[in-house]
Amino acid sequence: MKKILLMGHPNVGKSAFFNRLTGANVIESNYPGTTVDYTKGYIRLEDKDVEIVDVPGTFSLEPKDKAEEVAVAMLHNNKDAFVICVIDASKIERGLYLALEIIENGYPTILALNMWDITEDKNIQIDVVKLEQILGIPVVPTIAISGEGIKKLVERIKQAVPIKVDKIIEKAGDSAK
Ligand SMILES: Nc1nc2c(ncn2[C@@H]2O[C@H](COP(=O)(O)OP(=O)(O)OP(=O)(O)O)[C@@H](O)[C@H]2O)c(=O)[nH]1
Ligand SMILES: [Mg+2]
Repeated sequence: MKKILLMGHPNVGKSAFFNRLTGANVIESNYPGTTVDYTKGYIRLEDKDVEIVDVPGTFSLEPKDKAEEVAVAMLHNNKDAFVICVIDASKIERGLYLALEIIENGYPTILALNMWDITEDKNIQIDVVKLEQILGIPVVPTIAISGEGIKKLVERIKQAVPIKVDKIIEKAGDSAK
């Protein structure tokens, strides 16, 4: 595994996630040619140190500002990266669009349904197993601030494989019948 990109909308808990995943060895950088800062570090996966990047928040892969441009550039410049797509599970529909865009671009992706505590407090029901079946990628509920679900997510990163979006649409159609 070459690199892991931690991606998602602004304010969904990416940095809280990143801090849970990495130790103290983090490097603050400035993306070349921009004023956009980002952080990278390493996580230990199967006895290897894998680089992980806390990518600036982006709403979609059609950038609307400098930070989003950097996020999209990071994705496109790392064709062999794995993506942890972090979404705010209490606003799941908004986040799924970005997740689908990333999947559609052929990146092995794992979906973190973060803010699971808020989702439960609001009594929002999400069928995680069904979502996982439809998307064909691992889906893990997480609470980045308490660390809940993070270990499970790390264990499942290697199950992320490239998926064809046609297949997702087919399966979503089947589930509606
Ligand atoms: N209740 C709850 N709060 C969370 C969770 N994860 C993160 N937060 C809080 O949500 C806020 C945003 O978290 P960040 O980690 O800064 O989010 P981010 O995605 O890095 O945000 P940007 O870097 O601005 O795009 C902070 O106040 C966190 O403490 C969670 O699972 N549950
Ligand atoms: Mg952040």
